[in-house]
Amino acid sequence: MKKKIFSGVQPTGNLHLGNYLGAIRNFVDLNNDTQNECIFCVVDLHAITVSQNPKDLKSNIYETVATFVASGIDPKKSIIFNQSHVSAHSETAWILSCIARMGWLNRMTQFKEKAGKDKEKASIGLYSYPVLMAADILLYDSTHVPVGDDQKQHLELCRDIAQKFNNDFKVKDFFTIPEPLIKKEFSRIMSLKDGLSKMSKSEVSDLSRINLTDDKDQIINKIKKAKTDALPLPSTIEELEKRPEAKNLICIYSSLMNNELQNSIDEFAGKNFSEFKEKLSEKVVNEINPISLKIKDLLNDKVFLEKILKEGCEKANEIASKKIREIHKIVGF
Ligand code: AQP
Repeated sequence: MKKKIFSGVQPTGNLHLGNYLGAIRNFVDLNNDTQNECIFCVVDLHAITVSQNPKDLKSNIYETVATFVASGIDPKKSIIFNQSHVSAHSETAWILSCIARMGWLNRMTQFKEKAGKDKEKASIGLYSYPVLMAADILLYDSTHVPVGDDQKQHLELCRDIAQKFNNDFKVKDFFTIPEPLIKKEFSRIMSLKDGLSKMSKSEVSDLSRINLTDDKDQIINKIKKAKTDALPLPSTIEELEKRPEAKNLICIYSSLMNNELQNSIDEFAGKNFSEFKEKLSEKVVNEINPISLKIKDLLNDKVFLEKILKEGCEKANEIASKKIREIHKIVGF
């Protein structure tokens, strides 16, 4: 049976190496497997859960599509579309928000992190974000959802919502219960400035991340300035575990090399960071530079990007509108 793959990326600018290694690179592999039907969504409704400048949002939508294509997703093989253009997402999210329980949402750690200390001032959208994410996934009968490790909890909530809907309305198997596809290793890339914080688009310091639009010199400079410690590189995983910044850099290297962690540790055991960073820079530049150049090229061809979104929206709408009609019947509308 074909796997139905769904995943989304927020068009909030500064797409980075964490998004690439944790998610987008896996999208490319899944897209290349003919056994899969893939849908990749630019989740612009999610983006506005925190304030966005409308002009920037528009250009970030183009940039996200350009990044998908530049990374190797073929729009002929996969559906690429923007969420706001398929109205069934918002409608299903409302219906599912009447199924999801407050207690479930109260446990979501991403809301706590993003809302910070002053939760009263966070938008309701930021709080109910995982319900919209559940709608995105469930509308397409998705069987598998490739995401970074940070989205694991939201995926579990999506499964709970689907099960409760199926039980409440006695429609066994109506919503497919999706499986997360999270790489066992290297599924959470950390900030270059703090090995305990996730590499993130919204982090103020640009030096904390490698953007997928960074050029060669920027990449080399950021890796040179990445936080490390005073010791030579360790020889065991146990030692590495105690050194978050070193661990993050070695994990990035391993991920790019498609190497077991221990192999990378063996390669650099006892060496100093300058030698390691030189090798790491070379690998990051080799992987990211061609993507960055292609993104810039594609951004000069808005007509092509618009065409991808238009065709993707038509295909997505066809699937989603059928599912929402069935949801209406089940609910009793
Ligand atoms: N640091 C990361 N390591 C591995 N995977 C990551 N992802 C995000 N950060 C990392 C994965 O990338 C996909 C798209 O993420 P998103 O843009 O939809 O949302 P996010 O997780 O909120 O991304 P950011 O960069 O952290 O943005 P801000 O700063 O706006 O919160 C997802 O599959 C995610 O797991």
